[in-house]
Amino acid sequence: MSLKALDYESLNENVKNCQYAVRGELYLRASELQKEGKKIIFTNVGNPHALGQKPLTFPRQVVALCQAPFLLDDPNIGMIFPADAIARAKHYLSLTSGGLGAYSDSRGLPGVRKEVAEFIERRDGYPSDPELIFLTDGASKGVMQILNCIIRGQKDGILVPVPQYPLYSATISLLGGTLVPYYLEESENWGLDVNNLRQSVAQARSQGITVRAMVIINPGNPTGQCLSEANLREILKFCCDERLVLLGDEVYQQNIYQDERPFISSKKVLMEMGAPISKEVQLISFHTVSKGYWGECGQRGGYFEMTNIPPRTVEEIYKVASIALSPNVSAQIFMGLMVSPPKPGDISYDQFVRESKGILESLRRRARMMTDGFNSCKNVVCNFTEGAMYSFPQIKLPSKAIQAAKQAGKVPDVFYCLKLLEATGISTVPGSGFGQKEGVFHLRTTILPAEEEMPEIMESFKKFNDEFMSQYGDNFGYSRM
Ligand code: DCS
Repeated sequence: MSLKALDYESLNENVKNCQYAVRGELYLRASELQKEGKKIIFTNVGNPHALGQKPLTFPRQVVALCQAPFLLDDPNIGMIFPADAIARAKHYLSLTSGGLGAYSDSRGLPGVRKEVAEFIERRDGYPSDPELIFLTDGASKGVMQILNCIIRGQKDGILVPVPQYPLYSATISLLGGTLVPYYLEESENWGLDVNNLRQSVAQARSQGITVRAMVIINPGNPTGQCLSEANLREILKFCCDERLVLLGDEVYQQNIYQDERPFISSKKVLMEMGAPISKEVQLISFHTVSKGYWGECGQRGGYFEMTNIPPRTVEEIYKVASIALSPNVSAQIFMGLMVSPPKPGDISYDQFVRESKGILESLRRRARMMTDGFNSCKNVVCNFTEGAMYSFPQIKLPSKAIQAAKQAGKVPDVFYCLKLLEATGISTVPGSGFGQKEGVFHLRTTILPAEEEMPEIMESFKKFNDEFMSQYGDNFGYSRM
């Protein structure tokens, strides 16, 4: 009997080969345990509202009114909603062609794209063109659209940091391209050494790969580092020399927990470098409503901005976006609100600032609590989370633990994370899901559990870890990198 197209054996191999660890074996086991009634702390996904973060009031008021426009006709509406939220809802409805139930232009609502361009101009101090901004269903869809335009086949390579967020590895394998890794230096606070980049490109070329683009994640996921301006310059110069498109994943730009290296966008650095580089390097920058202090992951709003992309290519990207008709319209409004929040003097300003500051300050404290907690554990070392939403400690697994993992048929860090899950209910992602150097092991947690629960979580982690290390210990003690 011949196979049908959707029989497993006959599926597209690219689909079968694609791995996405954030919802992998650990997540599945955690879901099973939850069904059995065990309390699970899901720290595997950067999904703030799922861990109790409350939505910001103002944007929800605006979108609620856009979803239920008949409320705007209610004479009592001013008693429930502040006047600035009402005005904003009317503004966004006027930008649509039939409210939230109508498709928008496939690139997004022109009025919202204009607001995004104004935000970028304020942020960077350089002009931004709404025609070169496309709104997307989360940053993920934008990344997929762009990689789809770049990858022509197996010989096309994309430089991706290792460790990396598996959206990149998964999409590259789905599209049948080749991931070209460049390693971040853990002992240099996950810094990026341009010499490593050169080596990676040379090696890929010697294997007949055409390296076409480079991904940076700034601030880093899972590694949490913030790239310095000097580092960004080196990267842009490298992309210019090697004729690579730079994909700047900047979804964590509001999530910064130190003051030495504030976020600086790739676009700003590129513009500051001046001609010819500023006119040469093709750059796509991505952003989202899922992160920052918004954390509106379920709304699926995002955008990308294109710099130095020829008009005919922009037309092609528009054509491809049109196949999916329209990004979510309510998510576009969230994006509009994210890039133009209440201003000083607006009725909702104080509340908005109170709420957003409260979230960011608490994240900053949680980043510190987690790093310190991990560093107090036996055989665990952890760089400080400078930005983003994750902690990525290195777990120095004793050889006996590695042997036990082999016997159990598990990758060593998966073995460790499964034991951690069973013992404590803490659901993490093993480092192998993000890539790491040979023989080195990590895990990733988000820093998102509620602040008041954090001490207990770290205590329970420490208890598990230190017992695990004694059980499998071979006396190499607390080594530091
Ligand atoms: N880029 C990076 C670096 C991310 O971490 C994520 C999400 C995305 C893009 C895509 O986000 P949206 O599609 O929601 O805009 N991070 C995932 C993660 O590691 N945990 O949760 C989601």
